[in-house]
Amino acid sequence: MTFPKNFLWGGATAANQYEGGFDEGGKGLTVTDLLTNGTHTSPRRICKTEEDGCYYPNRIASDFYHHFKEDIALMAEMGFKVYRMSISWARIFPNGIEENPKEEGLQFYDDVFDECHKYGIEPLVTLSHYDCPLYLTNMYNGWASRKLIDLFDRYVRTVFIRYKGKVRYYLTFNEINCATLKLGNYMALGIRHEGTSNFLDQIDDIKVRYQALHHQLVASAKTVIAASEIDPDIKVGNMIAMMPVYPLTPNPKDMLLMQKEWREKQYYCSDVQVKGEYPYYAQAMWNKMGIELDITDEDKDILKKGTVDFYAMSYYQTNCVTVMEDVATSSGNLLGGAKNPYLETSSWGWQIDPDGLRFTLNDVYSRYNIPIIIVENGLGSKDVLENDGSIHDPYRIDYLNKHVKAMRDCIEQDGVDLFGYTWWGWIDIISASTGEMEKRYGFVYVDSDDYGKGSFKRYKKDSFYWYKKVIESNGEVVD
Ligand code: BGP
Repeated sequence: MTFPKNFLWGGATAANQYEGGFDEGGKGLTVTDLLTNGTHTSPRRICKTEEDGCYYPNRIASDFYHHFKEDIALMAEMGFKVYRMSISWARIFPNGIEENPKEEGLQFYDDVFDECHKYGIEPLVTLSHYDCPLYLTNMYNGWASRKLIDLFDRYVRTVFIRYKGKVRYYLTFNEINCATLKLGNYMALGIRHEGTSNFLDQIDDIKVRYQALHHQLVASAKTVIAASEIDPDIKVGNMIAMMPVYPLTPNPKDMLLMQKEWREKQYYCSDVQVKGEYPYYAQAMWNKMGIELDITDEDKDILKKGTVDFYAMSYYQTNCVTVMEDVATSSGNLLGGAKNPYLETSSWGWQIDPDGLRFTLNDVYSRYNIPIIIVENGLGSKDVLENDGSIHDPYRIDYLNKHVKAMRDCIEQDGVDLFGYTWWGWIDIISASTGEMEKRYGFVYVDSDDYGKGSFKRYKKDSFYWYKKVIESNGEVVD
């Protein structure tokens, strides 16, 4: 056997892209409820208030809210050991500021967890996945305000107490390093500067952004501390968007650029979350940006104490970097780059690179030496629902196989401590970057189009049956 016997195979989603029921159970609005739909050529729009004639796809999403029993049964049929999902903060504290939580919201997640446990599926819960309560954005410009640290603490403590014994694995902030990019303002930090409208080209204030990210890092560490106080059985991980880059050429300048990108984009946050303090290069980064952060002694103490138990990451593709100008480009989940001539791309232009996964896992493990879980990896593609209800998706099976093989090599040949894998979008959900439904990731097809039109009936794709075999054989079926 190459994968450990208790390897956590499963799938992942996030409340804002999957759950729907945006105005049910007393839930408050979140930032994604005011994001319009888009495509990969026309960007989503950030609305300040609801506008006539705009469609907001995250509001209905795939309607897990009303389908959770059926959906969890499908996970069980595939043999899931783990289900990565997120709790929507605004379902528990609608505006983020209330003294007392909403019982209906808490009960909803209780029902979801009970349903998972019925089938022996372990929930792995992200506490914040791109859905800051809208009220906090309007009142405080989201994480730009230090106030959010305590408000978030109240929310996570409520969750830890309520689900004690039911949830053992938590992640703090989804792809927290997204905040090192301009794109992270709205989605990751709940920041909307006056005049922002284009999702891909937001008004940016780098000082505010890095200060807000600091607040999230403190909140993340406080979450680890809260978990150890409330339930020592809880394990808390960080969550990093791995956006690996290669040097496009052997020019040493490209090599240096590559190293800089890895430090500043991949490791800036996890160095803090795993090692408990800002890395040596942080001060030089801030100097270069011309910013000074407000970091108190108490913050430093919290960061020291609240280091994570494990490292969670998303991985979709790699890109190249170069000092050369006018080179061909490629895109990616958060960041594009220079095109790698050796790689094929998905229909959305993301480069498919299983070897890059092996490289990345080794790099992370050698830096931190703590257990790793891949909580997102997958392929977004258009699928065709045939008249007989079947969906043939060999491209997805191929992507899955190659990445499972890469993980196996990592464990077997390199000795990396990898303890789980959750396929992103195990069921079709709304795309974060484009707001499309037609960019499908799932092993299960959801009959709904980019405008939420359809029966919302679930259909099993060919990949559904294949992933079941992968899990059944603990990865042996893939060669
Ligand atoms: C990650 C996010 C997810 C998810 C995924 C795929 O960055 O954590 O929320 O959506 O990317 O990206 P997309 O939906 O844009 O295809």
